[in-house]
Amino acid sequence: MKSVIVRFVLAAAVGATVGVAVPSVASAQTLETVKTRGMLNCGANGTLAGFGLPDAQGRWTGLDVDFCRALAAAIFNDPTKVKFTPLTAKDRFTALQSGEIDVLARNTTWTSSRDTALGLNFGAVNYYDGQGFMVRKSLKLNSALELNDAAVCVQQGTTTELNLADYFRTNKMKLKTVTFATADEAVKAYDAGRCDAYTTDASALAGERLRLAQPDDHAILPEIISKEPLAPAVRHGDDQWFDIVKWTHFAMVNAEELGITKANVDDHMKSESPDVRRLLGVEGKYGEAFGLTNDWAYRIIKHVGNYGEVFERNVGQGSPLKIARGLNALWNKGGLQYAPPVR
Ligand SMILES: N[C@@H](CCC(=O)N[C@@H](CS)C(=O)NCC(=O)O)C(=O)O
Repeated sequence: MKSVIVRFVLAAAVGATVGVAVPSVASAQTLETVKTRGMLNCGANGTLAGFGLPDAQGRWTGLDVDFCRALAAAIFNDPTKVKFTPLTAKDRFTALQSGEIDVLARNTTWTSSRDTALGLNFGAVNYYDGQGFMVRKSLKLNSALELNDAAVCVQQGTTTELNLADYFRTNKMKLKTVTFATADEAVKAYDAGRCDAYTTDASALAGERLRLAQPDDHAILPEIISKEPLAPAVRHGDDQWFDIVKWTHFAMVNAEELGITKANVDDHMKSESPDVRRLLGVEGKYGEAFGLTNDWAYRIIKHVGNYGEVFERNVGQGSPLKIARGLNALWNKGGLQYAPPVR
């Protein structure tokens, strides 16, 4: 077992892009472990507004934070039974592999090497993102294609690093990469003028621009240079837990599609609609099949809300970020959020 962990550590240290073979882990009982402990251990961001950030009183908010609260609601009927562990980009996978956390919900891009070599399984995508650039307006740039010879600040252990190098190579531009262990250091260095540009997931650029000394002196360039499907991750080897993590997101998306909100979920318990009745556990035994109670989705919606509500309060119109739904709209509203049916 020790050698397994050592290999995970190695894989994580090189930014999760290597092809390290990971032996299959004996079937785990994560749900039982979590229930016995009475608490979900959730690996979170800790410094990223909209996704995972504690306030001065230690109260966490964010889209990923609400995802973990939804899991806790489904398991315990109590969204507060979560311990959040802040993790850097580099340390996040080791924390999951070592068992320090039960689930990683930290704006993490689903890639093939993380899904295989790192021994992880990714749940449903809870935010479709893509990488962008921020520059000083004084440089008078209109496009990322004008960044030839630029110094670009970027964070280690992220997909961002490789995308940046790929983009410059593909477009035959010269690049000076300046890397940092944390977003905080990278943003400060950019603000201090050490780099011409700062690059990261577009969702984070909006929030990080607000942290600069003069936000209005900076612009976000139009290009989105990569696909960053952000999803919660679990360890290989526990199908039941993997299913619970996937369906926690799907329950919230289905609730939005069916018009069920935190405020009206109790009224929907009297609904005649078969889809609503199955989702809320009024009909059938769908929750028990996960090892949960049949009102698992009711609990999620009652305590946390549907996906649209979670999106709007954390990153959308109810937040300082004011990000549009875009790719994260429901499939029947022009977006990519599509959940399989509960039946
Ligand atoms: N989605 C990308 C990037 C994730 C990432 O770590 N982004 C940075 C830049 S915003 C971050 O969240 N940093 C927070 C920190 O280091 O405190 C990945 O999975 O590699």
